[in-house]
Amino acid sequence: MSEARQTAETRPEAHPISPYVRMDRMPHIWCPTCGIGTVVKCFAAALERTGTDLDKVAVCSGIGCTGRVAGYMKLDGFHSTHGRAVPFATGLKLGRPELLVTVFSGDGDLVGIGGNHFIHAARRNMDLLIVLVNNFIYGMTGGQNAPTTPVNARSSTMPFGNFERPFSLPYLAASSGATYVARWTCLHVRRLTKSFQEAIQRKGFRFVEVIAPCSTLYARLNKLGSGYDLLQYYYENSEIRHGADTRNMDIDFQGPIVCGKFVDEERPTFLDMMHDHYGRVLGDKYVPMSEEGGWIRAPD
Ligand SMILES: Cc1ncc(C[n+]2csc(CCOP(=O)(O)OP(=O)(O)O)c2C)c(N)n1
Ligand code: SF4
Repeated sequence: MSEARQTAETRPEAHPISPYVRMDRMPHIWCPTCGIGTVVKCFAAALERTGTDLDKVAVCSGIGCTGRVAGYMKLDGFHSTHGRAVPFATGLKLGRPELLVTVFSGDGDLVGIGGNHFIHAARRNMDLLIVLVNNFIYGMTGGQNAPTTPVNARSSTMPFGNFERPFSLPYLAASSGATYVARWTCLHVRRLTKSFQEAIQRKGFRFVEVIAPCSTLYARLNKLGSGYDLLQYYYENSEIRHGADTRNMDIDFQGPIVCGKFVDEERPTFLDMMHDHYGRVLGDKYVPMSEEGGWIRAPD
């Protein structure tokens, strides 16, 4: 193969992440020391370790810096409108039940404008793996207050400090019905990767929150240094408490961050319940979708 024809993927020195990322889209738009890339790297490592068939994975995102993940990963996926990653992913899962359908998005996208979709998908135990990158702020649009901004932290719309009570996301997810709930920071790369491995292998509404630096807006507006300084903050302030009660994990400004796996249980998913219900109510008249794909099997 001539050198000119060698792609980023086939070059001997190709980056190990190249099977998972569209190298032709590099360089990415993320700022230096932003945490989103770390989350992508951990997710790619989890896909590799679980031997997941990449043709059977889809990634859906909403709008925001994190929303760019759907466009950068070398997986089928969809970069949906703001807050609509979960409904898009829900439709995809119902139409193609054999896929591992994942959602990657920011805190503003998933629990601000998309909050209603988030809680109802959890309530239904929709079979989705949700990765929420929580940088405590709206990154892409200039650092506005997010539903996760800690009290007293500054944002561009709360220049004298936030006075709204933020969501505690593990509590929101668990109380809405999620069957797998974990929280890590960008510093916990091995634990985060392991959590992704577990979540990939589970069914139901799986929620992984990753606390990540927004070096450009959150760090700058709050005079916290660079993304590296935020990693230092995570190092000094995170505490791993598996199985901890999700009611007690609010995050105060520069305060302790409880990490770990808090919920890991099995419950019938939306599709399990739907098949079971219609099977009982309609008997032979019920024509379920094929397990191999999204087509409707003709009645015998
Ligand atoms: C309907 C609609 N409202 C507002 C916007 C502007 N907008 C784009 S991204 C975004 C916030 C993104 O914040 P977050 O989800 O936390 O992601 P981050 O950029 O921090 O990763 C907003 C408000 C939009 N695109 N569409
Ligand atoms: S603005 Fe913040 S979240 Fe967006 S890429 Fe830059 S550091 Fe990351």
